[in-house]
Amino acid sequence: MERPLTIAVICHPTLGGSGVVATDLGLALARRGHSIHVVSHRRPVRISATHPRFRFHEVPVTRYPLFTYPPYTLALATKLATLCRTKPIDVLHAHYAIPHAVSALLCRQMLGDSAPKIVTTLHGTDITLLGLDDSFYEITRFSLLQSDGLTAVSTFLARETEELFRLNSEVRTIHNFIDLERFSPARREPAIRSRYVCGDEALVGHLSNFRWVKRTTDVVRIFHRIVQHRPACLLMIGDGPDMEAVKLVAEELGVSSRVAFLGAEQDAAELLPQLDLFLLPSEQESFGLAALESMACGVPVIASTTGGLPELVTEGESGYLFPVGDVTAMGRKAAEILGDASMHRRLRTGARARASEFSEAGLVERYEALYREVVAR
Ligand code: GMT
Repeated sequence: MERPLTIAVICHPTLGGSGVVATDLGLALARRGHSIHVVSHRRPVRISATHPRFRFHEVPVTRYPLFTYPPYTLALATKLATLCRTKPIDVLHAHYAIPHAVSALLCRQMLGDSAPKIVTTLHGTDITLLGLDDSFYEITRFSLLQSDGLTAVSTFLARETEELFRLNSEVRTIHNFIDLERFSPARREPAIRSRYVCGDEALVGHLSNFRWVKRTTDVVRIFHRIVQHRPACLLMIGDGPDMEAVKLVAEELGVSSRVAFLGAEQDAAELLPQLDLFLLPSEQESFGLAALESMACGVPVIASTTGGLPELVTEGESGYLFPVGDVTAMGRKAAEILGDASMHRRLRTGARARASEFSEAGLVERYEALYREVVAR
């Protein structure tokens, strides 16, 4: 039997897929016998369980009047170096390149020969938006070139990274994964559903951090088209910068009384199974973890044909994809699905079946294999 590994998982703590993937991966690895140390400036919001081999380490960030922006990259590098001196860390796993991969590199330089290996997982806008910004491009490229292992959450993102950052080596695709017991159609409960809808009213939903890339105002526009055909309610789960704009559009379209804004402190695994349809009309989406979570709950998806979403949503079987911004087509198809019981039933079954292809065990094993590979080098 191979020895268990000790891994430092570095992630952003805020509401967002990268933190969810990082901490769920950490928990799955802990259950498989490895020791996991999650490092961030705050406890990640969606840690879904506890485990004796899974620990959180907070990075203290000192404020000083000279700094407009406290240098978090340096504080994180220092924390990682301290952690490596007290625990036998084999791998520093940076989720989201900026600034985590750079801090991991600094830590490696500080430790010299005893330094652990670095694996960097790219999640999306660290490559497609932020990494391309003039102020970050060169340091991001450097951190990618210096990592011992590089993964991306979709083949789309892997190829984009190789091309945009002129890499000579291949970025490995390891898709987002899902716990099929936690996210399950079996958790559909009339008592929870009836908080929002009654009778044959449809329950439609969206979950995100309400950044502009999510096009959350389009969610309301699609919903507006649905209610022209049938009674329905929209659950908006999450919070973020575009929340006010979303509320304004709901007012303007006269649907605000049919929209429930539930905020970020919600248990997605409890709410998503109550939905009939999930909407994800993003401008960019490297994979679409929220769509995978919904599909695992037996909820079909209407989304945009963008990024890695076509790697997840099988057209006509687990949902439908439309060009970014085509709210008319999205609304029309959504109303059609909700009005046709046999089509809806078929898509519900298809969504769960497709999600089952992204089950936790298989994808966690691929991360494990990569760790073993880099440690053996
Ligand atoms: O890249 C981002 O925008 C951040 C990141 C997050 O923390 O929300 O989201 C990305 O990571 C998820 C997990 O890997 C993916 O499922 C999401 O598709 C991706 N978001 C975008 O690409 C917009």
